[in-house]
Amino acid sequence: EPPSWVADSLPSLSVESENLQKQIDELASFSDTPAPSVTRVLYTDKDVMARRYVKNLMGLAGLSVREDAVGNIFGRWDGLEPELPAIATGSHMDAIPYSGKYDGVVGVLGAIEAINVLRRSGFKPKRSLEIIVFTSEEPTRFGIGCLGSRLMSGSKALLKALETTVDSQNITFLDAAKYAGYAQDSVESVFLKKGAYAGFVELHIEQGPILEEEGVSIGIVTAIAAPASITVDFEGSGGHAGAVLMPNRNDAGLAAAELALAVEKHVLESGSIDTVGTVGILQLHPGAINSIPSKSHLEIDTRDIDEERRNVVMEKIRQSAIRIAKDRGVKLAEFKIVNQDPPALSDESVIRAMESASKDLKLSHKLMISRAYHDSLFMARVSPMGMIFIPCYKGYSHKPEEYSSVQDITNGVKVLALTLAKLSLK
Ligand code: HGY
Ligand code: MN
Ligand code: MN
Ligand code: MN
Repeated sequence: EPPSWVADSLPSLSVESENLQKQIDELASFSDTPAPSVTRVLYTDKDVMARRYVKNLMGLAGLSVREDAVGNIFGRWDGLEPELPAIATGSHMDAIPYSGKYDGVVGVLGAIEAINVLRRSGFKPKRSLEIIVFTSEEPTRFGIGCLGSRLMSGSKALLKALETTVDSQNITFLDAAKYAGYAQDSVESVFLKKGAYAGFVELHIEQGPILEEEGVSIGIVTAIAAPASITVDFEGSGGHAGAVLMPNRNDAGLAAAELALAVEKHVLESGSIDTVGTVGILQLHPGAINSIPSKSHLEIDTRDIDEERRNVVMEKIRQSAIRIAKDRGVKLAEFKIVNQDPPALSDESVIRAMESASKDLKLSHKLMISRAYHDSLFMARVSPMGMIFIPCYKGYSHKPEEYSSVQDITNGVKVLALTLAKLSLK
């Protein structure tokens, strides 16, 4: 059982909620799209400004701040036994185009406030507490999600891929990192040493409707679904949209459209509500109304809590891409699995710490899975992991209507603070 917090110190867990909301609003202003949307893409000027803003808050919280070669930011509060593996918490603050201001941010600014709450309560950690702001949790710029945490967990495949990865403007990952002031050391130096952390807990909005619908204050995540993404390119001979007769066409755009519907078909065939899939990116070349698409590029996102079932869907999508190319006389120029990750399970002792913190705070709570992926998916490979969810309005996320109330955020910060305290004393 995690050491139960000395009950009489509970009242002193005071969160400066208004200040935290102000910080969330200020951070949202570092955006490449107008409010209420937020767009903050890896290594852009807005990302660099946001990093500076958060590092400053870490400094004000008395944390010692450092960054690794790809810009994962670490803020550390040394414990009484600093040689022991630390307890970490954190999340991301990059935001996909036209998204909201809470995804990731609640787990970054909320973590800094949780440290302030513990300091104000006079708590002294035994194990050091460390906040991590992960670089590029979103796949927006380089097509791979959880870039920073994936590297920290020791992904040699990603290390290799980054040597040739470019963004949509043909800028290499290394050049982009250097532009933002990183990549002075080798990217491999990002790999965490074994046993670097004795636990990792991430506070995040649910990005789903369950907690709000059931009126539950806290979600205790038991598992994170298995994400995968695939990029596909078709090539045809294109031509004049009026002059080429139908039997002589091999329309790369229609091949893409047929494959997108095949993704939906294969997902629905899985027989489980837990299997999901969509085509979030579909580009046609040359993109003129009266020119038959000669190239099409699709990016497919498919997930499931059951890894095997998800892999079956991916194989069916591959078979469909081959069949569609043959039927339509187009070339399947690329079928690339960008990532095909296993699910992650939360650690039992971290789950118990989160449950006992919720009970101490008399907050309703429930065990649940995360259908969104998070940096926790990779931290689980190098440390016992747990996630704390708070409700968000209608489950909205990855769109400007994303919203969590000050009360829900405050609850999340208190559960996080108490969980970190319990884990730090173990
Ligand atoms: O897509 C995801 O699950 C995460 O929010 N980036
Ligand atoms: Mn997200
Ligand atoms: Mn997120
Ligand atoms: Mn996420």
